[in-house]
Amino acid sequence: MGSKSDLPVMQDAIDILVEFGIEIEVDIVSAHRTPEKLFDYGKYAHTRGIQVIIAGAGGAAHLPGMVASLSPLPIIGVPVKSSNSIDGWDSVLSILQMPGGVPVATVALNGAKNAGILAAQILGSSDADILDKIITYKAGLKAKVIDSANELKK
Ligand code: RP5
Repeated sequence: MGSKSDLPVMQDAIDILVEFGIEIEVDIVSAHRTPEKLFDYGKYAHTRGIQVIIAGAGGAAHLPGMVASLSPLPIIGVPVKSSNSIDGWDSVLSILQMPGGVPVATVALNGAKNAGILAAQILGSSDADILDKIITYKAGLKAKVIDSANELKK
């Protein structure tokens, strides 16, 4: 994430990945305040065994796009609605509108939970244990909806 102030939002991604039992690394890398760290992170993450990067930032949110420009890994972008944001549109548009050839899979504003789930799904496409956990998770979602519908009928 771009700042410690993003943590309350990004915690949702951490929590769901921990729930899935996926090993994670959490770090603060600012595109504007620590550009050298950003370069090293993006350039070398794949050489350290990292397989997917979730990058969350707010405002002029250049972190996800710049990491995508440096890394061969799949990058998931989380637009964070920071305190000085223009209703979050600044974050959304700066992460969403990437040029051809440099994709960032952008989730909803503050959508860190979905970023975590998507990261797990990417890993699950080549890991049967993770895939099983996703299948179980989705079955849980379905059961909750069915239970709520049944509750209404009582
Ligand atoms: C971005 O600026 C960060 O990702 C954060 O969302 C926003 C504000 O950062 P702070 O001023 O709170 O550190 O780079």
